[in-house]
Amino acid sequence: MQETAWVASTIAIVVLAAIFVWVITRSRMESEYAPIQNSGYVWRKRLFLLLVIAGIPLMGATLMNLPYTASAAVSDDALHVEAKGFQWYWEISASEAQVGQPVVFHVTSADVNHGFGIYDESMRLIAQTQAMPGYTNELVHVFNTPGTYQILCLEFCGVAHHQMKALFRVVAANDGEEV
Ligand SMILES: [Cu+2]
Repeated sequence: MQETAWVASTIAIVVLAAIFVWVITRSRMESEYAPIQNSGYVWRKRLFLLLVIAGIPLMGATLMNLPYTASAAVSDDALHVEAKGFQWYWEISASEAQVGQPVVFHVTSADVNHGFGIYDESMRLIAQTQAMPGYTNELVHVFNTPGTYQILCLEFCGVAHHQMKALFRVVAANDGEEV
């Protein structure tokens, strides 16, 4: 599905770009328009160039830091957890992980859309994704603090939505290493 969306987007972008190129090649020379030599336009051009020159390396340096790429870098010791939302409970294949261990939650739903939200002990939302029927979202998270986390539903899914609660424990790593 994502592959299809990617191909469709790429085709649309190429078609749009071709239209832009076609319009540019058919446009008249700049000199045929009213004089545009005032300093406002000159500065606009310079600022645009500056934005392009500064923006491309900035984008290249920061784009890979998006959380969406995290799943590509999951190490072999990662814990894989199947999580399935039901009206109105969670079915989760594991309920414990170690501090520092990457956890890959494979999140889906058996019925309607749910929201898979992980809360720490102070009820702060630390990670979330959608639980959708017929599709599995991967959520990668590394827990840095031991404790009992709660998994709550983030999307109103019916009368007992508020009861969709599961516990997930995070324990200190076995090797006694201080984290
Ligand atoms: Cu819900």
